[in-house]
Amino acid sequence: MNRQWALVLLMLACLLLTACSSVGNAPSTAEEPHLIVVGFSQVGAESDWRNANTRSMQTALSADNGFRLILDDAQQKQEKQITAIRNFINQGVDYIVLAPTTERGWETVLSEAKAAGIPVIIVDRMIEIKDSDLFTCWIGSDFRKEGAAAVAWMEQRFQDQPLRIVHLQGNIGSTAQIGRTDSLDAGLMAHPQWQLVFRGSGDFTQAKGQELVEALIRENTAFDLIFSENDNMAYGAIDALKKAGLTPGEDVTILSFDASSTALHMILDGEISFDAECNPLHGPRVRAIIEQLEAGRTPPKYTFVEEAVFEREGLTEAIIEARGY
Ligand code: GZL
Repeated sequence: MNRQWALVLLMLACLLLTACSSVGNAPSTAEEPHLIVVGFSQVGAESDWRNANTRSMQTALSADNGFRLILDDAQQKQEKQITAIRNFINQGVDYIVLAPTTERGWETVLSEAKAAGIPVIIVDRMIEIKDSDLFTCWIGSDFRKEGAAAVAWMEQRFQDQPLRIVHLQGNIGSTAQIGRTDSLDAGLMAHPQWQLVFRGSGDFTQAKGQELVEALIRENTAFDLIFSENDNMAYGAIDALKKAGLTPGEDVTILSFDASSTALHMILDGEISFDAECNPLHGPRVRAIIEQLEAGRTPPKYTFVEEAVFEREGLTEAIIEARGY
């Protein structure tokens, strides 16, 4: 009889130990919410536009909205973006968002993302690849349209009077640079009295924009208009003009892109004469795309965002305040 009782007691002890050990692993009553993990490869922090774009993504893809955002700043280097995407793949993120530095060189790493079954959303600039199945969708700006709006303003403002133009380009090979440059080239072809006296890349940065214009002033280059492919290079150009005792908006006409709040205030102050908006607020747009995909719906392959143009007439402090960046 004792052996039987001993066996019963042993079985009871085992059951008790098993029950105790499982208590520690019992799911917590407050389950951790499932977050959608998004790896975001960002160009860098080179401009007001870029910083507004990053803030927009961080605000939209927040934990409160059901996301965990992993942000990587590539410091404007494509090779750093490629490394970041490979890290996202290794981490098994749910989505990859890429704001590409340049248009070319993405096939290999996007093929790796596709092989891993991770959807890729391209924002802002475009990529040039043969197989468009390597990304799920793209959302950004029509840069040629922005450039054409700038050239139309020049035509309306200067008609056929001679014009000596300094052209500050963005990162060479970026869609923003390609589109804005192509539009200026079309304007130069159509207006023989417009003369390109300088063309060079300021990498979309204020420091480089200032450096280029300071060198032109040092070399006594004569020019009437600066066609700056973003606001931060325009800020640098304005600093260079002021250092040389020149008055931006009077001695030299400044035309720019992005329409960030600082630049729009410079329009109110008469320093910048025209600014074509390039809207950076892609966060809510990317969130909506991911939520569509999560719901099994198919977002459009390409989405161009609506953008405006700004000059002194009609611009108010209230309009600037309402724009959000
Ligand atoms: C445009 C974006 C450009 C901005 C610059 O969509 O790619 O890059 O015009 C930014 O300010 O650096």
